[in-house]
Amino acid sequence: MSRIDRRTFLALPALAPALAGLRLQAAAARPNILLIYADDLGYGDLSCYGATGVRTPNLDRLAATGLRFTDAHSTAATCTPARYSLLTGEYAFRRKEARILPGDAPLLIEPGRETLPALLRKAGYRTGVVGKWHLGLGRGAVDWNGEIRPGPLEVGFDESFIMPATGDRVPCVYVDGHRVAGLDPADPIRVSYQAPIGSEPTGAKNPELLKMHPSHGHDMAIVNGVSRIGYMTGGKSALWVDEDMADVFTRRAVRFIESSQASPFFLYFATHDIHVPRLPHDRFAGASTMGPRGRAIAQLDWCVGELLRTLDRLHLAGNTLVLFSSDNGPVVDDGYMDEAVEKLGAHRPAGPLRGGKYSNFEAGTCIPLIANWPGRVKRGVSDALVSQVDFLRSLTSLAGLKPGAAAAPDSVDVLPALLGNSKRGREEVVEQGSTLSLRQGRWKYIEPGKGERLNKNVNIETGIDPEPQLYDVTADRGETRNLAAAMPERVRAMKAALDQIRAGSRPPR
Ligand code: NG6
Ligand code: CA
Repeated sequence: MSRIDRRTFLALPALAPALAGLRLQAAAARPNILLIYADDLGYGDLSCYGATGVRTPNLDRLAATGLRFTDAHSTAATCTPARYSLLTGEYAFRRKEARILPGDAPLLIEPGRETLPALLRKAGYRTGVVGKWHLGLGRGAVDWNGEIRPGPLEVGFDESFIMPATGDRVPCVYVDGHRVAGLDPADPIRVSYQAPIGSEPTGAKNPELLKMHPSHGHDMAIVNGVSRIGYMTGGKSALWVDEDMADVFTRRAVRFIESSQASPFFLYFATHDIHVPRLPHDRFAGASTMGPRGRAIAQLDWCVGELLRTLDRLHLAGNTLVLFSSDNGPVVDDGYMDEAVEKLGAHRPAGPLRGGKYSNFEAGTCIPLIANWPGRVKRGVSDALVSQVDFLRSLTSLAGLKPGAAAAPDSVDVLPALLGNSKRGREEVVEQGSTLSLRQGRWKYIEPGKGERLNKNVNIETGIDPEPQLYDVTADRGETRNLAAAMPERVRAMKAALDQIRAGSRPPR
């Protein structure tokens, strides 16, 4: 051993504290990530985005001390495709199965895939999902009475406590890890999306048993006085109580945070609010002038407050990036007579945007996005164009990973924009409504399609038109003037770009 080597060797123990310090610094550079994902919350549904009829003080504070985005998008105007993209960094239109799934659909994400949670886990994060899943479970013909797998635990989550699909779809039970929570084996669950099971009452046959009536669809199995989509029997001890759901999820999320202090954590907290059926807890009775839809927004805000208070109590707030967003735009009547239409008043769920859930217009995918990390996310408002498909590359970049090109094919690292260090997000992004649209900066091209212009059930403009549409969403946020005929060159160029993206021959930018 040379003299130099020898000295270094002898000095190694003395270096240990410095090395430990470096490790600590690395840990401090990798914050906890709390991703709060609301359901069907529109661009105009929070008071910090202009809501009237309900106040959202916790989210308003999060926005006031963080960064509020005005041009952030989910990838699709419905839940399953939006969530698929969020977790995989791949546009959902690439997967024909990625459409609103029934509660007994197989898992949509291949186990072993480099998902957002799987990558963060690789980077040393403890990962958890609490809340709405809606990405399928098992491999088809799920046995709800046995081990339910693959599921969240097979695609990157260390802990999972979920509702399988939606609040309005059977089975109306929580799945904790691989099993239905609270199930009595003597009362097995059976689920069918085809035909009634036995002689159980249904919403269609027994409206007298309902405390909330459907306006369209939703007339099958009755659980907790509400008829749902799909049929189920059994599992009485495991059935959820809609009014308690926000409390159940929040308690579980708080427990996850409390038990994840040894390493950085990633918590994907996907609320049921404000999806139908809207049955918030009684304590929100006076919280809104808008009936259950407004009260569900108040309840959502309360959940956020509880999680933020938990971070404060555990002294984690300074080292936690909180992201708040929604999976798709707003809908007022989504299938239940819950006074949402009658009591809407002056409130505009989509703010200045046209359309809503299911729509090609901007309200379909342009949703609230708030980023907050004290001292690290700049305060203010950002007009950067960002998409949730970018969370994968942006958050793994924050964690010090750079996934290969095969993973997350449509994701762009927009971390500087998410932290407020850059005003620029993406150059272009696809939005999936009934047909596909392409945004390039201020321009929005909606490809032609066939179908009704109005979705009469939900009273939302679909944005479908047999002719191409082109809008300047900076000058004309409400998409009122179709410039396609006046600007055929731009239409041609944007159509060509969209075709390349669809074919996978155009790198995300
Ligand atoms: C629709 C449901 C709607 C809602 C939606 C999924 C009917 C008539 N409508 O099919 O109520 O459940 O699916 O919403 O059944 S999402 O936010 O999960 O995409
Ligand atoms: Ca949704």
